Amino acid sequence: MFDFLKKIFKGSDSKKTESKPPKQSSAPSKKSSKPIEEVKKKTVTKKTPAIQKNKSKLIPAKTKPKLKNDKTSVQDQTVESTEQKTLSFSEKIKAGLKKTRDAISVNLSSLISIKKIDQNFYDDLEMTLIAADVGYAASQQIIEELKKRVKQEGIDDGAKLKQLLKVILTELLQEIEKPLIHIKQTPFVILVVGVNGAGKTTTIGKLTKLLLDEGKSVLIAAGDTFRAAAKEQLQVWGDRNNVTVISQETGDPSAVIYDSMQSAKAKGIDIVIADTAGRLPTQKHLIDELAKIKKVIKKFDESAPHETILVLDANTGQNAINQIKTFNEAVTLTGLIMTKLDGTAKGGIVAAIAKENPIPLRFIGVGEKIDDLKIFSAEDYAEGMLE
Ligand SMILES: Nc1nc2c(ncn2[C@@H]2O[C@H](COP(=O)(O)OP(=O)(O)OP(=O)(O)O)[C@@H](O)[C@H]2O)c(=O)[nH]1
Ligand SMILES: [Mg+2]
Repeated sequence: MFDFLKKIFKGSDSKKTESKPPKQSSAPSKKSSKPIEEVKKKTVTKKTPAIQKNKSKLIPAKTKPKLKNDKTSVQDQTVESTEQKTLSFSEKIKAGLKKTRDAISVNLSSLISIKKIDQNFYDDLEMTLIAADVGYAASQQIIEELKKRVKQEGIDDGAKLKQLLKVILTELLQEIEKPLIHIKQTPFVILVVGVNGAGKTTTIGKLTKLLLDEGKSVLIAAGDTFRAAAKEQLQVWGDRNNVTVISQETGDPSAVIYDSMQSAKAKGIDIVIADTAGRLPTQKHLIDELAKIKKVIKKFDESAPHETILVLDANTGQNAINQIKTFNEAVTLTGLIMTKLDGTAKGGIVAAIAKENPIPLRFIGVGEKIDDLKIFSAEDYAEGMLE
């Protein structure tokens, strides 16, 4: 019935302004010398949640029951106070994915309730996934795996099949579930790039809050020296978080970021987050400028930027894959942030990324408020998409 759709889818010296807040709102900078590594949540096992949570508030814990056949495991809950927090974390992600879930569930519920599990069922399910922007390749992989396991496990009812689908989706999403938990060097430099209006500046505001909550000290570099009022917008986020924003009246983004790194080093700040101007993948000269920014940063610290994050707007759907490709070629991305998931039914794009260009998805944006940035959790995401 959806055959036609299938076919389609196959296919510096300027004046420096330093806005200084009275103090960092969170913990002092020297606290930062924790061991640092990128931890794959998959490896966080069933018996360690309390330890993990004490180590880092950034790690989302789980309260949901373990999914049948879920290889990923669900962490036990031992600390009551964090249980409440955890619940709101998962609930928030679920709320953010409402539009995607609603779009999928309209078809999925009717499929599961009335159809028998045959080739037509799988064809319709595949199209439902593609319609939610899961993409052709990822949808095919999911369906093939589903078919195999339905057969192996002798599944013949819709509810069990849906659970299995959730497990398979979770497993796929785990490809990109690599939260940025600990910060090694100081200053640890996070360069934020992306197309115009993707949500870079807002995300920096939210990320700053998250890192402050984690006990880190943060300094923001206003590297968007192009758009009018860009630094004022960033300053608002700096004020909200009570952190320093370094900007210049005119000039070169590399110089602003370089200055910021110097200032952060002098003050013992843990993390520098650098904003940049929006640019389209088609604007080659602007994309190349990013490589230049990176080069200048390296003059200060060869290992910097330690994290280069592409911010993606979930509404762009499959175009996100092209954006990843172009920006990755120019600046070698180490992480992604998907924003505006609350406003789209295209949340399946995250599965397409996991299949086609698996760069770690560090965080997801589920709203415009300061607390609306969440660590990406494969299991929470799959639950949010399918319920
Ligand atoms: N609903 C929703 N809106 C968001 C989210 N993240 C950002 N926005 C909104 O998206 C719009 C653009 O955000 P900005 O942070 O200015 O985007 P930007 O990438 O910095 O834009 P340029 O600097 O112009 O390239 C703003 O209205 C934000 O409030 C999100 O997760 N959910
Ligand atoms: Mg901006």
